[in-house]
Amino acid sequence: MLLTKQQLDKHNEAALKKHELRLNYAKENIENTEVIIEKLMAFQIAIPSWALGTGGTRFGRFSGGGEPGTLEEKMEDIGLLHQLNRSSGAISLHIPWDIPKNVAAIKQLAADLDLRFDAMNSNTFQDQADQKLSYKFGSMQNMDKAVRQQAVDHNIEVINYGQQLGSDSLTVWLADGSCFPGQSNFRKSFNNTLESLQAVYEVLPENWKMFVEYKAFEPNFYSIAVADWGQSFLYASKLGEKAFTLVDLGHHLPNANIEQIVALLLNEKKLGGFHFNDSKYGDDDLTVGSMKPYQLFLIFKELVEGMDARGMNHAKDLGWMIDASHNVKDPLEDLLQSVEAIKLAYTQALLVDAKALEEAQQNNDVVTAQEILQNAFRTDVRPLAAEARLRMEAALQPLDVFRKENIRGELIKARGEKTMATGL
Ligand SMILES: [Mn+2]
Repeated sequence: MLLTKQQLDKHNEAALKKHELRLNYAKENIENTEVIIEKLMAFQIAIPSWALGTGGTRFGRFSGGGEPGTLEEKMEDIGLLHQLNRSSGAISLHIPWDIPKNVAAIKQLAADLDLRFDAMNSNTFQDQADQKLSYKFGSMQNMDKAVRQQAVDHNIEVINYGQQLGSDSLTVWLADGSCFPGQSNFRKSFNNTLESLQAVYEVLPENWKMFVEYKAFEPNFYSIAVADWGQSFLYASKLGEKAFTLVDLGHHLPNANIEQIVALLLNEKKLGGFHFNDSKYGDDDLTVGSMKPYQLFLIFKELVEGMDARGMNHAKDLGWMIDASHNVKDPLEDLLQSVEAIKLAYTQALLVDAKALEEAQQNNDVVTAQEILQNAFRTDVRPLAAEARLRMEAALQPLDVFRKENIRGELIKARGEKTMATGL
């Protein structure tokens, strides 16, 4: 379901006066607001198809009702988010959960909703009903060549679907690893995984990128085939220039300095993309910015500085995606919050006075360096993000509109109380 222009206008008109007051105040305190607003208008964050329903945990799932049951309904939900914030104009598909039955119709629907197909995701972390060989002991690292070949063939199939839809990247996340010491040979696992990734890389289309995602632990708890950024960097370097490391914020060991990892990967031209989420303990998949907004800002500060140093386009040259899901919030409200948190952190990073910071660093003026960062972080940039939305005919206050228009209630009416969105 989409809202009518009249519905959106009604809410924006009601909120306009307050917005203008706040915007004028922000403009008095922030330089280059026009440049920032334009950058915000260009910045899009892809939504993964699996974040639209209640994620659950291994202990249980509490469905909220009205969840999308088909690829078309998932796209409609993202179309609605995009209408509300004009910043969610891409969907990331997961195969086999999202195999398009009618490619032409799906492409038409994407065009109608103004959505692009972001990175394609393969799945060798679970066994499908019609699958010949099991991934219980790994896919690309498996000791059995036939299982490895099956995983390679699956990834090639995912690329083929992506090509039909107009995607231009493949994300490979492997659950492969071991749960106990002695269970597997680290060198053999690495070499098997590399050989399998190479077989996929060989058929990667010319204009495509391949993202190698790492994760410290889970579902395997002793070793993981691609456990950290160094290992991902090793694979990506050996594969070639179309292969990159993908950083998922929740996939590090506690207290890892993610901003430093990002800076170095960018420096080495090996940072491909991002999966945004937040966490307190592990891969908690919580709403972006809900736990560590300052860390998110520091990461964006490195992204902006590193991309500017290489003359990269902030909006287009890296893959931006949310990867989160959990049990207690309405998934669409959660995604609106996440997109907003990303845009605010990005905006604050744009406020950092790079020249003054460089000078402070040159002079070993630690206090000034900290002041520069924290001044940017403590500036309220919400009116700029709202203004960017207003200019794109989106909602000044997306969450407010979502609630006042009773969108979840309407979705439940249309789809029912008991629906299931993901393949998990
Ligand atoms: Mn991820």
